[in-house]
Amino acid sequence: MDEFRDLLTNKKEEANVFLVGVPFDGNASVGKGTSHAPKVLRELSYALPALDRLGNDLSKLKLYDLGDIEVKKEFLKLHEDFKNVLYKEKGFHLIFGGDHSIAIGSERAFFDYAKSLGKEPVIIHIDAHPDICDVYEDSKFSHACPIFRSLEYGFKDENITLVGIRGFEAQEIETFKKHPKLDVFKAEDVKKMGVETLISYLRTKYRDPKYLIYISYDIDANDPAYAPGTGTPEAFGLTNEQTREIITSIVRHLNVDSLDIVEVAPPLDINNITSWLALKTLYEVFYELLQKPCKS
Ligand SMILES: [Mn+2]
Repeated sequence: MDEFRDLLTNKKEEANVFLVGVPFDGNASVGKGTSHAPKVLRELSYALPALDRLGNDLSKLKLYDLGDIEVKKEFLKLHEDFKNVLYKEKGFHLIFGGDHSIAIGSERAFFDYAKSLGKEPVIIHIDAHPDICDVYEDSKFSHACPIFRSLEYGFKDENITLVGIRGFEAQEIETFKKHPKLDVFKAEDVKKMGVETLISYLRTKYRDPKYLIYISYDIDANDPAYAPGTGTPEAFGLTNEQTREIITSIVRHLNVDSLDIVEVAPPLDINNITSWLALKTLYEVFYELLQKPCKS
């Protein structure tokens, strides 16, 4: 059966979206299973027509699947694979994780890519967790560490924004104190201020065309009622409508280059609800991409 029915192309020159999968769950702390996500997401996509939730035609979107990046022992080299496989292509960059640790490699490769274009790299991290541990379970490469590693690599505090947060480690609270310019929107903040206010804040903050944005979407940003198939579910989360609106609005209004969707764990899921959420949100992003002038 056809993956990405009517959207897949085998011609790089006509592609406007490039996909890589990273089937890896070696750095997940609690539930495993994200290594299955790239395969399951691709398989399920056969069932989705090239239409968004309002019936808009998506068939002009052309997706080129670059296949999977295999995580080798030298986790430190992962950024090189992202550089050599994904970021050598011009277009929208899409990544299916994998646990969130894979963003250590992808965000670093994105940083270099943005700099090579003369842009300021920005991460908008949508997640139940800040992932700003220096070391977690004796590892600097845990899925609880990518934001710390990205700061260390050179992302500026003000160019990282966290959204949907509600599950902390004590060391993360201390780290926030040392990085007051790093914006943290807890799930509670999103609920109180509303998605529209959040979006208008982000639009103002990152409106300058010098910014190039990487959205890191951990599916556990959503409440476990919506996204049960994930290794570290956190109660009191965002709704599907909220995450969709946040992500699509950022893509609509700002200079977004990359999106990762991480922490989908099909073996922990129920009737693939969580994978379907990831795919349906992605197709809404596809609609937004088609409204923009193509090729970054
Ligand atoms: Mn998370």
